[in-house]
Amino acid sequence: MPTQTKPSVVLDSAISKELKQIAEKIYADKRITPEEGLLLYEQGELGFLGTLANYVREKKNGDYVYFNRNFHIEPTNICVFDCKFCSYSRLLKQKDGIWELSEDEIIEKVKSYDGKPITEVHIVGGVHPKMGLMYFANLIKKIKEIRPDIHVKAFTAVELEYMCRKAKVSYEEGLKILKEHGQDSLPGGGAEIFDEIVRKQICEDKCTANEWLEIHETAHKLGMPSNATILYGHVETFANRIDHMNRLRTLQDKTNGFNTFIPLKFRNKENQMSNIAEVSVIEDLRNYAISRIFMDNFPHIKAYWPMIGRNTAQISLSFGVNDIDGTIDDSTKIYTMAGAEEQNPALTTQELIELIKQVNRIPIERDTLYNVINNFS
Ligand code: V47
Ligand code: SF4
Repeated sequence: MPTQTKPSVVLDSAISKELKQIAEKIYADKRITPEEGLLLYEQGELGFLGTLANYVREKKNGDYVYFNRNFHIEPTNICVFDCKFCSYSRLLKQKDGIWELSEDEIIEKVKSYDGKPITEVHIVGGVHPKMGLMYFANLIKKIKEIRPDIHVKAFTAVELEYMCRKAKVSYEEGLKILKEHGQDSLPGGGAEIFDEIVRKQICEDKCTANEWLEIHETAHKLGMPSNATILYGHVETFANRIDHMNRLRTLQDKTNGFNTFIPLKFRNKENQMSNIAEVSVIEDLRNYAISRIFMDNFPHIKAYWPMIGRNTAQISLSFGVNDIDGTIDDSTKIYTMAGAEEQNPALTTQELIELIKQVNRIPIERDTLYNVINNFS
């Protein structure tokens, strides 16, 4: 781990007394309050935030930048819910642009990775009214029979809430069944913005903030780790972002079950919120930096490159980010359909390594739980 310097330029420059006090707190490795987080959003300029976030990142993760070898399975884009930002889902009654993979097609997809050193499969999709808890439990069992070595990260809290409700089981019972059939962890999707008023505006019919948090808390209790996301850059305020992160930070204090925090930028192509302009790259970087500073109990901050684009993902490594997800292998459509730069998201391992080395960091291939598989220094 490199020796840490506390850049005096941040403390000496012409910044407000309040910002200076926050910087001093961060350099003293103290937690900042939600009020201080809000001040960073309101007054912190990019260079200032980047310097502080870089300090926190380096302290937590040295020069390591993590990625993994994974692929996605999106079983269907049919969804019973109607999130206004979603470019991907279709209602059952719609005829155009729907897909619904059969179990055989999913199994074939898994088999196509035979002999390839993939360590994770990420399974998420629309909430299909006919694909229930036992369908997915048995599917995971079959996947594990073919690839016992693979980590199954599956189902957002939104999918899980619906599955458990339909199967008339508690979250604990539902998650236990999935775990027994081979599910290892939960991805971070479905969190969006926890604030109840914003949630009503952008995704009023799916699981509530409290249900999302309860499902993750239950998973952690059962020994299933998870990730957390925030969907930012639409109608929410800075205060809503801080409130969202604060609810996650509080739960993490209790369970320590989250691995990674993933800020997801709202993309505005072909959805019901297309009238809202996307935020700038500067705002993306400020948001990564404040996330890194505020989420002091989250070990990792991820820039999901298929959504943000490989160039911004690379720059984000100087603004608190230490993880850039995986090789993906062109196996997700969620962001392509929402207007992301990456139209066929796939990077070879070598390309990911180069991307990280170009900014003088050490590429580390990890498994889902951040165990080191290969050090490419
Ligand atoms: O919850 C949907 C987001 C999420 C749009 O845990 C959009 O490792 C931007 O959570 N613009 C699902 N975002 C994806 C997800 C995820 C992705 C990568 C890794 C992990 C992980 C989790 O996608 C949804 C929603 O927040 N989303 N539409 C859009 N137009
Ligand atoms: Fe359905 Fe997920 Fe899209 Fe919402 S974001 S409409 S839950 S697929």
